[in-house]
This record gives sequence, structure tokens and C-alpha cells, in this order.
Amino acid sequence: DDGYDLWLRYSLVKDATRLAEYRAAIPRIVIDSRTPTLAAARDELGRGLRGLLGAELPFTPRGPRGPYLLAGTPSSSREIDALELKRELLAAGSEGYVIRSMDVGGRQATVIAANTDVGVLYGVFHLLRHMQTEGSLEGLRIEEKPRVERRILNHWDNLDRSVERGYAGRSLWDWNALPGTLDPRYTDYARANASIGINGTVLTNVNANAQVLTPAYLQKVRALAGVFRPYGIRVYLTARFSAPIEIGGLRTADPLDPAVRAWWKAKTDEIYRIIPDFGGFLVKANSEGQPGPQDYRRTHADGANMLAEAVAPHDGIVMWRAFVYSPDEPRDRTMQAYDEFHPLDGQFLPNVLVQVKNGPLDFQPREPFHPLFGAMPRTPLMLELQVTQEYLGQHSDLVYLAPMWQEVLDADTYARGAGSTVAKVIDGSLEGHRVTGVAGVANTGTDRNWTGHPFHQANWYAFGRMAWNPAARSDAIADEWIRMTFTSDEAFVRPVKRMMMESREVAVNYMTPLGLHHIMARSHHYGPGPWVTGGRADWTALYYHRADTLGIGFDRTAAGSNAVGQYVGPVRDRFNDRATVGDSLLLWFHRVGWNDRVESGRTLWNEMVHRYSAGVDSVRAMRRAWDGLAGKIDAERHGEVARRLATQERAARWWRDASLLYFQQFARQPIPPQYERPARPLEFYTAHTSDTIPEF
Ligand code: BDP
Repeated sequence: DDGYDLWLRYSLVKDATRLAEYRAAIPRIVIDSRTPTLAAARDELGRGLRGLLGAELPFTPRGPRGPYLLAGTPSSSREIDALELKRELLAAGSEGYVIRSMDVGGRQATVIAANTDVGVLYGVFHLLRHMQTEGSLEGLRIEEKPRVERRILNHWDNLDRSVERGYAGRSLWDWNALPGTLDPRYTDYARANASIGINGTVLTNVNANAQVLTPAYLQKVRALAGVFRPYGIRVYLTARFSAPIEIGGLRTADPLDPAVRAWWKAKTDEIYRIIPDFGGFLVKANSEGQPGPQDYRRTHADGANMLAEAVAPHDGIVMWRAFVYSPDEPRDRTMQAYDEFHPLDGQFLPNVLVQVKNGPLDFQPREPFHPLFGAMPRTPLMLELQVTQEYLGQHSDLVYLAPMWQEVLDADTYARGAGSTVAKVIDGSLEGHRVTGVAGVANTGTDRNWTGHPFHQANWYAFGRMAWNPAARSDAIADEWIRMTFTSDEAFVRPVKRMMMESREVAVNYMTPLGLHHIMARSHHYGPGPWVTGGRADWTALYYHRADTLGIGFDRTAAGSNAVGQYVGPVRDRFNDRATVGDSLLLWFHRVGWNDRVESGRTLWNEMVHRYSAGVDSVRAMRRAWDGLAGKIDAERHGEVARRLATQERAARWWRDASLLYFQQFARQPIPPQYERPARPLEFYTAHTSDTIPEF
């Protein structure tokens, strides 16, 4: 098994009783499939049930008698229209659905009803998931709808098919062959996304290339949009702020210049003529060398609003990223986005979402939640998560990211008193926003199994599930993913779920325990680089850990940079106080002496040794657990994961050895005798700069 089918494997139901129940309940399918989306729903039902039940089911207009599966909308199906589901459908909105086992005209039916075709498609995927995880069809009463309006993948894909921070091959978009050739993968990509409720895709890198806005490329984009449309997926593009100069022949990109505004308006109108349901623009401006409105002494709001005005007549949106920080800025880098954007609250047009990374720095293994959440009540904030594992072990490490995302979504901002979680900011319920969104930086590529590491499929899956429902629980998501992707055998599900649920904390331990951050190797960010210095200060490790013989950590308390001051009272106080901050974010907010005691009662140095060592030991335990599962799944995927776990163990040891040796110079204390010694001296590790694991 090469993993191409992801979680949509639809293998024959193993439990004989369940299989018999399913076969009895669904001997035929009634679905009117006159639209492309309903046709996609029908095809998926056919494919799914063929696999699960091991038989080709007839699609009939309406069988003479006996039970059946009925799917549709009140407008596509008179039978659906006649059902007593009016109230439920009213609540389901434009993407929700109702699934019911019910009596229809004296016959037992499993019903999937929705107001829209895409609602039916989502309902179909839900029912198939329910059956893949071997749930009963008896007494089904499911009512679902997404809590977030825009659930979008951000592809950091370049037009030459390289992928920034991609670890699974090249870009899926074959720009040279488009628009003439449509790779069947595009359809499977759309199916996978629709199955987890993702309804948008930004095709291009935030470090943008204006070429994608030229007529030839727009035809290619149109072709992709055509494949995705039946699956409820809209296409978005990144807008390079200087495009009016680069492809428009203007001399400026000043957002207040009438010619610039006219250019964007005309360009946008052109895009919508070609792609009528185009979603809008994503913009990275005045960040890491990207052009932006500040080049003309204008604000982010000026820039965003110019584009927002252009897309507004077409119902488009602008996603304007808050990931900004400046090399000439003496202030703590983690404070700059807040300082820049907080004063702009209320100045953005209603169709602008400000897209904010989960934490104030940059997708680290652990960060506190971003202080902008809750701090811009008049602006819809979109949460940006990184599904691709730039800072979390890239191609090799098994890290299930959903617990990390849950941590941020559950975090209480206290913006409107206790209970003002990030999830409520994002889903619009806290501040009454209608336009809402979650973005995930994709981890897909041309690797046969889409994500390289077989377990990285789980992060794509979990992203979709949590974007649909930010209150979803990471362990429940892991459970269903394992069952759909591998097997429902409890002897496999239980240990694998445990492994997944612990994996993020394990990675934190061998990479950045105790609130350490940004100590990865320079530029490629794969291995350790706590010694990285020189060049731009805020791109060095020293800037962040500040280790010396007295202690280590970034003082962000009121006495230090006062980054804590960007959080609301109770959160600020908790982070500010050494006694309440907790070890997991200790060195993020505090400078701590090497001999100070931490929560475990150990000294800081001993705790650091303990955590790094525990991280490595845990990876070894994961390997043993996985090896013990050989034979429970296909040898191909089992072997692939085993190989990657072996690499992960070497990476973890590399991290541990290099980091402990480096920090030991300052701590000036031995590694206690019960722990394994580093394999090589510090110089060996500092001399190694490539993104491959050294031979040690
Ligand atoms: C950083 C990545 C860089 C991205 C940047 C961003 O290293 O490649 O361009 O984020 O989000 O984490 O814009």
C-alpha cells in the first residue's frame, strides 16, 4: 500500500455484524446527480460503499420497496423536500447537513439532506467516515455545520514547482502542462480536502510572484478552479504588492495612487471574468523583504483596503498577514506584529481578514498564543497554522500537530472575561463576526503518498477537522484518522493513538524544552543551531536564548521587554510571574539561573538535561512500539514509518547532544551520571551546517 488513498481507503468492513447491518440497511442508493457537485457526491458514495461493503450498489431513481440510502437537497429531490426536516435544514445553513435513519413513506431510509449540493457532499463524506470507523446506522441523528466560514490551505508553492518549506516532493501544480493537461491528482486533492471540509486553496507562495496574475497563468488557474469547483473549493492567489510595477508597467505601487487602484480594480475584474467564484487575495506585505504599503509610508490598512475594494463587488476577501517584523527594529521581535496591527483595529474594510500565526514568533514547537487574538475586536482575525513541519522535524519526525493547535484554540485570552478562548475569536462568536477563517500552510507535494511521512497525512486531516470545528478534540481526530487510514484493530489503534498524542511533547523535549525557541539551524531549520549568530540579530539563536554563565531565557516580563503587557490582565499576570508561568513557557518569558529550581524540584540545568534525554528516550519507545505492530498493517507503510522513526531517533540525539553541549558551556555543570553522554564534542556539531544528520 503506497498511501496514495490517504484516509479515503474504504476497505471492506472487518466486523461481520457491522458489515451485515450495513448491507441490510443500504442495498440501493437514491441520489439525483444532475449537478457536478451531486455527481461528485454520487461517485464518492459509489466508490466508498463498493469498498466498504464489497459490492457494487445500484443507483436507482426510487426502488419499489425495502430500505435505501437517500441523499439530496429539497430542490434536487422531491422526497427530501417532503421530509420532516425543515427545522434541521434551516439550522444547517449553506454548508451543513442532516443525516438521519428514518422512516420515509413506510420504508427505512438512511437520509443525507442539505440545503446545498456541497452540503450533500459533506454529508456523504461524514456518513462514509462513520462507516469507515464502524459506527452503527441505527438511530442516526447527525446535524453538522462548519463553525468557520473559510477553511483554507495555503500552499507556499512557487511557479517553478519548488515548495518553500515543503518536504514531500514538488508542487502539485504542474504549471507547464496547465491548462491543457489536468493531472487526475487534482481531483483526488479536491476529494481529500472536501472530505474534511476544506473549502479554499491559495495556490501560490506568500513570497509571491506577480507572474501568476498575468493572462497566461490565469488560464491555468482557471483550469484548476474548474477541477476544484464541484468539491466546494475556491481558489485564491497571493497578490504581490508590487505587481502594478512588475507586470502593470506603472512606476509606483502606492495604494493611495489612483492609477494603482485602477490597475488592481481592472486586474481583479479580469480575474473574476475568468474565474467567477475566485475567492480573493492573500498578502504578505512589508515582511522579510516583501514589498508593501509601508514602502510608500502607507499603513497595512491602506494596502489591504485597496485590494478589498477591488474584490468587494465580486464578494471576494483579502487575507492580510500580520506576520511582520523589521530588521531595524530594536524591540523584541515577538511584540512587533501586535504593535503594528493593534492600532489599526477598526480601519479595515469588512471583507479583510487579518491572518495571524498561532504564536507571536514563528511556528515554533511551543509558543504562547498570539496576543493579537482578542485584541482587535473590530477586525475578523484568521488563524494561521503551519501544517508543514518546518520547525518540527520536517520530513523525518512523527509529530501529530493537533494537540498543539488545540492548545492555542483552547487558550483563554480573557478579552471579554474568562472563557474568551482563541477558538471563539476565530469562529467569530466572541465578537460577532460573520466572516471567519482558518488557514493552514499545506504539507502536500508530488510524493506518491502526498505528504512524505505517512503520519503527516494526519496533520492535513486534523487541520481540516479543526478548521471545521475549532472545538474538536485532537484525540478523537487521531482515533478516526487511524481507523480510516490503517485499521480499526484496537491492538493497533490504542498504541498508535498514544504515540501520536505524546509526539508533540516529545519533540518539544528534544528540540526546545522549557520554553526555548528559535534555536534551529540557520535557514533550513532542521537540526539544532543554538550557537547561530551573526547577520540579522532576530534570525540568530542567541537573540532568543540569551544564555550566559548566570542563566538563560528571554526576559519578556514587565521588567524586561514587557511582551507580557500585550496580554489581558490575568494572562499577563500569569506569564509575568515566575511562580505561575509554568515550565512549558518558562524561558520564553523569563531569565532563569542555572541553579534555580523548576516545577520538578530539579535545578534548571538538571531539568534541561532531563528533558532533552527524555525526548530521545521517548523516540526510542515510539520505535519499539511501532516495531511491535509489524504485521498489523501492510508492510510497505509499516516499513516506511519504521525507517522515518529511525531517522527521527538520530535527529533527536543530534538535537540533544548539540544543545546540551552548547548550553553546558554556560551552565558549567556536568551531565548527571544517569544520563547518556553526547557522542561527540561540541565542535563536531557546530562545524556541521548542512540539513542532513551528521554521522556520529
Ligand atoms: C517562516 C518561513 C518562511 C516563510 C515565513 C512566512 O521560514 O519561509 O516565508 O515564515 O510565514 O517561518 O512568511
